[in-house]
Amino acid sequence: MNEKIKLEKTGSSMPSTPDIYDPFDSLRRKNFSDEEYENCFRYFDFQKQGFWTREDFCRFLNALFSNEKRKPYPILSEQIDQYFHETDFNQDKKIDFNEFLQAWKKPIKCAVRPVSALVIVDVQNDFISGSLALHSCPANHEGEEVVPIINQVIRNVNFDVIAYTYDWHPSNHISFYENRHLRKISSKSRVSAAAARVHDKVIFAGSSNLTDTIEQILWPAHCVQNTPGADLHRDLIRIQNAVHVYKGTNPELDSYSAFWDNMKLSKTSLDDQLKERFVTDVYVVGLATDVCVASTATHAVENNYRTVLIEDACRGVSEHAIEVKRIELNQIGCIFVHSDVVPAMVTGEDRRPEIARAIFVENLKTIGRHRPR
Ligand code: VGL
Ligand code: ZN
Repeated sequence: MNEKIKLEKTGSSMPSTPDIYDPFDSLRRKNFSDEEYENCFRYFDFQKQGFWTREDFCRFLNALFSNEKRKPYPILSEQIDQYFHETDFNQDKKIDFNEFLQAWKKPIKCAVRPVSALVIVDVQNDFISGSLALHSCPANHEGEEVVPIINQVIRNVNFDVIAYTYDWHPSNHISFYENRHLRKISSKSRVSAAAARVHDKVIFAGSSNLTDTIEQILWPAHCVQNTPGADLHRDLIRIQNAVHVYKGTNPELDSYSAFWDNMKLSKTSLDDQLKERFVTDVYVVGLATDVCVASTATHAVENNYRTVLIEDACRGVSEHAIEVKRIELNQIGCIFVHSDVVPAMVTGEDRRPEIARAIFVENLKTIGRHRPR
């Protein structure tokens, strides 16, 4: 993206200085020095009193959470009150520099200079043209359509890290409909192995010492390790030095998420590899929206990444389940966006309020300033 993008004057929310500039851009250029944080604090201290009023604080939030044209994103006034209350450690109804620095140093840095990873979930032949092709699932989505969109995102956006995930099952895997007779069904299961149909949920009696019972949706055998069905789609761009994550490798456990198996008994290497590379933001794309993509996004939020699902770069199993997952994910702070807006988000010019909240709270917890209401 062009760094010298022309900034439009915003309407009412900014002080009426002749030229609108992004106060956070200078912080970024000076590498987030404490001196630049001070300049930023002074910029919003409208009456030069050495502290911020609620009004000053409101201008700060509007400038921080704005798009590449510096148009503020709407924030509910209760949300502003809550942020003000949480930032005002000593409850004197003013925000001083120290309160600002402690509460906002990290969230500002993440918003203005995020370190972004693209996580490409399971863009494998079996979900596109093979045994679990999405076009034969209830939503009748065409999995192949994500390939050119993901390729365009890879070409247009300067991600710091790209990760490919693979559903990578042994042939005796618990999730395969064909294997339903290999394990004992629990008496709690509503469906017997004999009566079960593809996509039904059954409950297996815990076969090993792992768990008592295991809930499992039965899928047609798919993505068997080292078979053509488990290969990435042939047209998907392969990036060198990418991270590759294989999941669902334990025959007794399914793993929708690229971070954890479905029982949260074992982690993949994804979180460690992202943390090693200082990733703050995770963008998820791929197949299937309501299964592996949603599950990966949920765990990305749980692992404290600011998380974005690129909606047009995903296809799913069931329209209803996609809607349910959207609501659940929005509630925990993951947003759904179109791929068009991703370039400006990754440069830190388009800064969304929804994905910033969890990091702010997490920071308060680590500095011992979190007061649950
Ligand atoms: C998936 C069903 C079974 C997915 C994986 O990648 O979404 N769906 N295994
Ligand atoms: Zn699978």
